[in-house]
Amino acid sequence: MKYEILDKNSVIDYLLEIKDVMNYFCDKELKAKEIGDGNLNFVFLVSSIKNPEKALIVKQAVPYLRCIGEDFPLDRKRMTFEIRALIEFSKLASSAIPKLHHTSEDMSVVVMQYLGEHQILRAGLLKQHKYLSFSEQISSYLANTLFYTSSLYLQSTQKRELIDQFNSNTELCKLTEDFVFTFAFMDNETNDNENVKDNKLAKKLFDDMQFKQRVLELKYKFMTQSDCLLHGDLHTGSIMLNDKETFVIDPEFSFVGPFGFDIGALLANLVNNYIHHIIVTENEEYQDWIIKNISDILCMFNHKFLKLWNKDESSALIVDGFINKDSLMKYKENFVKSILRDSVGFAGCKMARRVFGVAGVEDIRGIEDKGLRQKAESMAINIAKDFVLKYNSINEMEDIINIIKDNSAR
Ligand code: ADP
Ligand code: SR1
Ligand code: MG
Repeated sequence: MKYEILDKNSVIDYLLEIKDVMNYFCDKELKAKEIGDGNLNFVFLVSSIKNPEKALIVKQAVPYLRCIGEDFPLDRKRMTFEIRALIEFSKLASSAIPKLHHTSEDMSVVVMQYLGEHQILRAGLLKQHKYLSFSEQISSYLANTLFYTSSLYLQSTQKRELIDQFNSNTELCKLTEDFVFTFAFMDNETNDNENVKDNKLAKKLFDDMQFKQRVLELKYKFMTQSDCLLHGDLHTGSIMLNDKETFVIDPEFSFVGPFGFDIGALLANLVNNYIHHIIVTENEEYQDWIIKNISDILCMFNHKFLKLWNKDESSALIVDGFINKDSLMKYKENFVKSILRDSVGFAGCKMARRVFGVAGVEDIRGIEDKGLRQKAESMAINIAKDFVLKYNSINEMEDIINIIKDNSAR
């Protein structure tokens, strides 16, 4: 089918022609509304008029960047990578991926399960909801998707085929290179320039050459290290959950990149939310809950990743008879520690980019009181800088928690 941009009327005509979707609805009377609140795409909620609990999500990529507008062209092919990643991740972490009802690379469309009983994690955290299964479920998602798509599990040819499938997601990788690792740390027209102007914190950040050297180190890892298939944009707006289930949505930035990048994105966004609760709600019990979740997620990830590796040792990397047991165990422990270190470095970049760069997050940029917002920004930059400057010497979970706590005493 020839590509056309859907609206709330034409999306229904489009669905009426898709057998699998109509089998789901069992009815031709449908209504649709656009509910997208993301930065890039359009998302329609389509439901049966007679039976409104029958509902699906239709997400379409348009050939521009939604949050900037039609003047910022962006290839809609990003949806091809989202579709491929959803399919790949469904095989590895099925309970964490919405059920797919239809996909079309030609129309840049995915039709998927409507997560009507789930909330966007960022929104839930802002409302101080304590999700009971989150750390357990997201650590399993991370361990499974990262391990099973890496050369620690795949054979050489399979890994290179995986790279072939994803590494032409060039435009979105470039967006990350620009907006996560570069523009937010220098004068640039895309920044939140009303805030940057005459701002001492911004000037200090933009002039900090030690920080920038380390950012370049991390950007280089992002650009060159092909460890495993990543979600590529795993912030708290890409997770929908309730107390029982955790879903990961929106993997259009997926590519084969460094192990620590998705974990770092999640860490950054949880710390930004922690800062929000220090500055705005002052709810200490909730702050402790977030810290505990950060620590649980990282510890459980380490444990689960090593467990998968111990179960399936032979791969492109390790050939039977090559190394003795004790040395292999030491190698694996160091390996996982270096994933943790890189996660902290990437988290630092990801936190700092949300302060002055395009696409701020509600946790920080959404703070209405200017004085409080500035306090939150300063806290975020201080933690982010320490993450970036010290990531390579992190040894224990405590080192990460100490950086957060040392920089967030009011
Ligand atoms: P973008 O690519 O523009 O960031 P997202 O995939 O993040 O788009 O989706 C934007 C919003 O649409 C989400 O924040 C969420 O509110 C809603 N949404 C997306 N997928 C679903 C889903 N499967 N079920 C319910 N709501 C969804
Ligand atoms: C213009 S950059 C938009 C941002 O939104 C996405 O969610 C990614 O985080 C990207 O960096
Ligand atoms: Mg999104």
